[in-house]
Amino acid sequence: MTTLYSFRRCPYAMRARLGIVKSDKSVQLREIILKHKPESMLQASPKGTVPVLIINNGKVIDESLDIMTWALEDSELLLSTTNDMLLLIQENDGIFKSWLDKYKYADRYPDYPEIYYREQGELFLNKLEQRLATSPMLFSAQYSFADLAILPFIRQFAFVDIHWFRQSKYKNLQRWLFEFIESELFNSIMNKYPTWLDSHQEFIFPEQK
Ligand SMILES: N[C@@H](CCC(=O)N[C@@H](CS)C(=O)NCC(=O)O)C(=O)O
Repeated sequence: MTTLYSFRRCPYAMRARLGIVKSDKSVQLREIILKHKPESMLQASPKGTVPVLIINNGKVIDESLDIMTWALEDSELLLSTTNDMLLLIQENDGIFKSWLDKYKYADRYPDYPEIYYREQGELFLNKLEQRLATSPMLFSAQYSFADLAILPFIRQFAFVDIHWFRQSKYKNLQRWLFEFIESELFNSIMNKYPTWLDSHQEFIFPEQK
């Protein structure tokens, strides 16, 4: 059986779980906490980030986008992934993620006030808003590889100050995000599990397949 080391609130682990839910695959999930990473996870992937997938043939995949690609192999969702989608994900993971971290932990970056970091992140929000003004999801009417990869990060950005986000000008982004948060898809990846380190309990994920 394939094992997934995961952390519930990590946006990278969330996108990996979204990919798995959208696939015909299931894994044995080990919920970890970042402060006490299991030895077996570090042995498989010394860089110490989640998610980490260990396939039953021993192969290790420790980058979230690669785990999505593994999960969705041969699926329509992967086959319809375009270069434009990958470029948008790259922007999310690069420049946007770095502003997101500074906005979220603004007290650790006293060079500028929180609002400055938020405004930098808004350059990416604006870009997504423009797309979502003309289609229900980022690239069409359906969730694409890019929607699944990016949504967890926009959720994190929105929840730094949800009051601000709710009254912001990003109406289409709000629709897209809240529709996702209320969906069965999102709920299916957010179940709470005891940490594997204490219990050594594993859980089949997704639960109903
Ligand atoms: N490029 C990696 C990044 C994964 C990552 O940075 N995950 C964070 C948690 S959200 C982590 O494990 N950080 C290590 C730590 O906090 O000790 C991926 O896409 O999988």
